Amino acid sequence: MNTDPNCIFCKIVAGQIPSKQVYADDYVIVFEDINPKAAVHLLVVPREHVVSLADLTPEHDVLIAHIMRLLPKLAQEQGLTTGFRTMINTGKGGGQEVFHLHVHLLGGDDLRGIGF
Ligand code: IU
Repeated sequence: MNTDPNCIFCKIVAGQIPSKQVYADDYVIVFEDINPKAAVHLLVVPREHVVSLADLTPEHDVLIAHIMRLLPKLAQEQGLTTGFRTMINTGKGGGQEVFHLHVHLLGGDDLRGIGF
């Protein structure tokens, strides 16, 4: 599995940097964003170092399907009964700050009309 020793999310995955982890399995870890934009703000982070959405290959198809199916389960576990928002920033121009693929899961507030 590809990892990058200089990547902060790889360090979090490896347990070298602490995080408020809420879920983990063979594919991903999920932890609370350190700068939450909503009452619930989780990051779903693949264990493998993939730089961004633009770097996915067919080898990642199982991982991506796994993440998509996991997101509504996490939302349910977090009590986000009225809905939730998922977000992937890709590249500098897309607002990506950490160059290790991650999906934001946000909710717990009424996000209608709120842009991030
Ligand atoms: P972005 O999609 O790359 O812009 O999002 C990066 C997010 O990672 C951002 O919301 C940060 O608050 C969050 N984060 C974090 O939770 N823990 C960290 O150690 C770092 C960033 I660095």
